Amino acid sequence: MPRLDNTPAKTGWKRWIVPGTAAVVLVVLLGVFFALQPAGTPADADLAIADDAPMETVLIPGGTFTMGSETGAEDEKPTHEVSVKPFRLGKTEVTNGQFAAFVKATGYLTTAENKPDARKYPTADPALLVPGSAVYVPVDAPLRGPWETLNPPWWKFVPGANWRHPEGPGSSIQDRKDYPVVHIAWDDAVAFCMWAKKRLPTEAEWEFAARGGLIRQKHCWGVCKQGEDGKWYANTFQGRFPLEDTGADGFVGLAPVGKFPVNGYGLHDISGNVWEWCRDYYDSTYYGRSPKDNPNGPDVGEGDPFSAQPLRVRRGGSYMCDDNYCGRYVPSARDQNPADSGASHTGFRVASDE
Ligand SMILES: [Ca+2]
Repeated sequence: MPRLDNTPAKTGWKRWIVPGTAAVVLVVLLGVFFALQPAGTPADADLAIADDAPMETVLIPGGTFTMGSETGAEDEKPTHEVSVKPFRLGKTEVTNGQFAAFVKATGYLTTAENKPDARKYPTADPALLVPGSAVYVPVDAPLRGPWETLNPPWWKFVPGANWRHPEGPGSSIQDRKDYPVVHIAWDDAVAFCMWAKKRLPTEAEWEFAARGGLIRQKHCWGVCKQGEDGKWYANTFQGRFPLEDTGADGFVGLAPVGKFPVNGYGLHDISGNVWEWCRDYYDSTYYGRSPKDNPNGPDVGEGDPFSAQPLRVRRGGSYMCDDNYCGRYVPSARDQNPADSGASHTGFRVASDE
């Protein structure tokens, strides 16, 4: 159940109730309609982009590094030494094509495609307890409020938005095979990994890999800012957030994976494009007590105040990261979201033991 919007209830659902007879006729007609359809239904057409090729991963050498940042947000402190074993990490974020292969093989329905269980959200507006997800919508709004809504107004809960329909009903992935899959909840990412015989990276593994062998540098590529030297290293947001993305880096919104240079370990889009789930629970104070060797995160995470769902770590920033508001496309920056909530900027990449 996305927590990112408190859109007022829509017009009462009772107005959609039609007289009983008409409803019966409608059901019969729909049954005849679908019975006469050829084998490929619209839903199956999404799966035609299934990419069954083996997922490309790169070997991340083990090592010791300084995790966190003394100049970043409070949850990035204190910096501390961490050692990780060698492991493998997806060269790119998981794509729509790769996720389609998973759904084609398993019939899996993502969290956003299922109706939320009202018992888990006793205080939620019933109008929002429908399948859907949070979608970024450009809007002219102050960056830090005041807002009419509880959450930033550029987030809209859209019924029917899910990985197949990234902007909601009417949008499609059929020409986005190589784009990162989005609207993925943590549970969905884990389900994919189990099917693919992979796992999510730990937060420490992710940061070690993102730094690409660089030592205490701000960005995954070094110290210079995006575009400063005439080069664009990641898909982020240029222009006036949250209204206008100029796409100076070559892409307005999401980009297909692999369009920006690799970092020192050969990873595309480890900065920007979509937030990537990590395995760990999120605890803002964890760095103060993290073990040095192969930390797995806290045993229990902080809870989301909106839904009482546990928070899981996301890393890497997204196409919505703008230096004036969200500079969190840097390797030290931490983010979190309820485990049951994806959004139009949230995906993942896979990891595995060496
Ligand atoms: Ca961009």
